[in-house]
Amino acid sequence: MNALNRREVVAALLERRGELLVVAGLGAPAWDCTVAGDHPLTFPLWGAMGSACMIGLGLALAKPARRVLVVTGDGEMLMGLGSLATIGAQRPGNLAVVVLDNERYGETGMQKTHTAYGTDLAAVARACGFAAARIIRRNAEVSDVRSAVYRGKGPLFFQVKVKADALPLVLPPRDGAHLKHRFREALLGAQ
Ligand SMILES: Cc1ncc(C[n+]2csc(CCOP(=O)(O)OP(=O)(O)O)c2C)c(N)n1
Repeated sequence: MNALNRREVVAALLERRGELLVVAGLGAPAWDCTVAGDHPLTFPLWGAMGSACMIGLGLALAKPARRVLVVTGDGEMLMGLGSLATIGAQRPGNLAVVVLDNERYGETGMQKTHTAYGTDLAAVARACGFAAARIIRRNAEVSDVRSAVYRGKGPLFFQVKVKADALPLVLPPRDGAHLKHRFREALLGAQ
């Protein structure tokens, strides 16, 4: 399989991130975002599998002047597939979803997900009404993804084919209440 290095992709997307709001799906996508730099405007999930896109949608609708990026895994995305239809119905222009598709449930032992058997998540997103949705297989395309995340008219969806490597765990803070308060304060100020 022609596939990218997930940590390089995430680092390229989060470098000089400015005011970007980031929701990271549980497991490896959250570790990838942490490697790129733990940040108060990143909300890494420790559970809630299938919910990353819906949290991103809520943020995008609540804060239309901000850009919102959801970084998640193919397993997490498959569990919350209906959320693509809800995003397609709402069409937030400021939301981008990047699925790091290793075709595996990495955290639980690298079992194959449906994308290993051909499920085309980008086609699902397109059918749900996303403004643009594509599969990314080449490093040269990552700069297009970055431009779209920061400036493109959403909702946008990128299914990035990544290698199924088991990489070192780099964990964000573990306390969910702390993560929520930290994110909220960074976004809204002390209340
Ligand atoms: C409802 C629910 N089912 C199962 C799990 C166990 N679980 C945690 S992470 C994970 C796999 C995530 O796979 P994916 O989103 O593809 O990310 P990857 O680590 O492969 O990049 C699973 C099955 C869970 N946390 N919650």
